[in-house]
Amino acid sequence: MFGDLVDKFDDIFKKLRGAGKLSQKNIRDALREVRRALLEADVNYKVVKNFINDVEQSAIGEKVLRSIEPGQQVIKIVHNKLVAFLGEKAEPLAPIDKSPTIYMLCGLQGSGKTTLAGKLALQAKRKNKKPLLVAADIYRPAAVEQLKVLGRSIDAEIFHLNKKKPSEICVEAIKYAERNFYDLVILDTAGRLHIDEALMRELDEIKALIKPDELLLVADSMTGQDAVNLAEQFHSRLNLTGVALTKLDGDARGGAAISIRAVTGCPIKVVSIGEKLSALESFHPDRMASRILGMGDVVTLVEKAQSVVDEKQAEELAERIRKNAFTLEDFYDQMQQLKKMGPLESLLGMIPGMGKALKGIQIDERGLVRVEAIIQSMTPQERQNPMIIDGSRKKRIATGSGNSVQHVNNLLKQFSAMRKMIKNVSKFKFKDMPKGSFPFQV
Ligand SMILES: Nc1nc2c(ncn2[C@@H]2O[C@H](COP(=O)(O)OP(=O)(O)O)[C@@H](O)[C@H]2O)c(=O)[nH]1
Ligand SMILES: [Mg+2]
Repeated sequence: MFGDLVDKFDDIFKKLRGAGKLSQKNIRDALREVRRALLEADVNYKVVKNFINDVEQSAIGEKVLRSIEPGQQVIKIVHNKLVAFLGEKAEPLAPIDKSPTIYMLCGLQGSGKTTLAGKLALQAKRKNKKPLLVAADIYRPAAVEQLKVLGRSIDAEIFHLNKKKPSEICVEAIKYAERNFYDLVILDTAGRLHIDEALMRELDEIKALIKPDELLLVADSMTGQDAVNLAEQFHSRLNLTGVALTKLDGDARGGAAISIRAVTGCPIKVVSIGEKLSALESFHPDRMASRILGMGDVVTLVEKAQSVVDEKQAEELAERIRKNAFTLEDFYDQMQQLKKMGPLESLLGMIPGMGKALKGIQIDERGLVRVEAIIQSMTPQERQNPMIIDGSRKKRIATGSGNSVQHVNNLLKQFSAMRKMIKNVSKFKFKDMPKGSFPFQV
C-alpha cells in the first residue's frame, strides 16, 4: 500500500539528510515536494494545504535551522503532523463486553462490507467470543449465500429471514442473539450503487431501532476522494462511530486514508488489507504515518506474529536457530505460521526497508504451495538432514510431489541460503539471496 508515496518520501528525505546544513530554502524545496507527493496520492487539496502550513510553522517554530541533525528533525515534524492528521491516537472498536454487543456495517455496494463482517466475526472468535452474522442485505439474491459461505468457512452462525424488511430482520436477529447468548452481532446491511435517500432512510431506521454500539462506514480506499465525500455524507446523516477503510492492499494511493479523518472528523478504526479473512488490522495513526513515510511498521508486524505464533514453539525455534539445527521440518512449520498471518506481500511491506527491496518482485503464493508439496514428499530423515538427499532421492521427491528435479534443487539451494541467513540475521541482506528466489519460488 502507498507504494508511490513511500518512494517519493524516501527520495525527499534522502535529499534532506544529504544536505549538510538546512536552510530555509531546502526546507521549502522539500515541502514543495511533499506537497506534490500528497496531491499525487490523491489527498484532499485542502488537507494538503493545511498540512504543509502546519509543518512549515512548526519547522520555523522549532528552530530547525540550528539543530544538530536538521534533516531528521524535519522528518520528525512531518511524521508528527501526519500522525495528527490521521487522528493522533488509535480508536479501537467498541469492546465486546455485553451480550450482545452490536456492530452495524454500512456502505456502498462492493465496498467490502460482507467481507469485513466475516473478518470481524473471525477476530471475535479468536478472542473466544461468539459472533452472529446477520444478512440484512435482501436486495441482492446472492448476498445471503455469500454470507453463508463466509460463515461456514470460519464456523460462525448466520441469521437471515425471508421476505422481511431489513429493519425487521435486524430486530429479530438481536432478539435471537439475546436468547442464545451471542457476544457480538454483526449486521451486514445492503449497499447501493450510489448514496440515495431510500438507503439513508433504511439505515437510519435500523440505527434508531437497534442502537448499535458501533456504526461503521465501510469505505473503499481505491475510490480516493469519492471515499472521503462518501464518509462526509454518511457521517453528517448517520453520525457514524467510525470508518473501516478497505482494499488498502491494492494500488490505493493513500489519499483517502490521509484525508478522511481530517475532512470528516470521524476516526478510521480498522483497515482491510486483502480478501483473506485474516487481512484485517486496527488503525494506528502513528504506525500508519511511519508506513507512509517509509519507516516500516515493525510494531504491527510483531503484533501480528504474536497473535498466531505459539510462544513456546517460537522459543524452541529460536533455540534451534542458535544451535544451527534449523531443518526443513522447521521451515515447513514456519510456512504454516506465516500462512496464518495473512497475505505475504502485506507482511513483508511492513518490514523497514523491505518496501523498496520487494519492488518489482512478484510474490507468488503458488510457489509456496509447491514448496509445501516438495517438503511433504520427503522422509523425516531427509527433512532433518537435507545433506542426504542425493540424485535418486531427488528424483523420488520430484515425482512424489509432481515437480521436476530442478524444482527440488532450487528449494534445497534456497533452504541452505536461508539457513545461512537466519544464522546471521543481523548481517542478512536481501541481495545475498539467490537471484529471483524470494520467497522460495521454485
Ligand atoms: N483486495 C481486497 N479486496 C477486498 C477487500 N475487501 C473486500 N474485497 C473484495 O471486494 C469485493 C466486494 O466485497 P464485498 O464484501 O462483497 O462487498 P459488499 O458489497 O460491500 O458486501 C469482493 O470481491 C471482495 O473479495 C480488501 O481489503 N482487499
Ligand atoms: Mg455484501
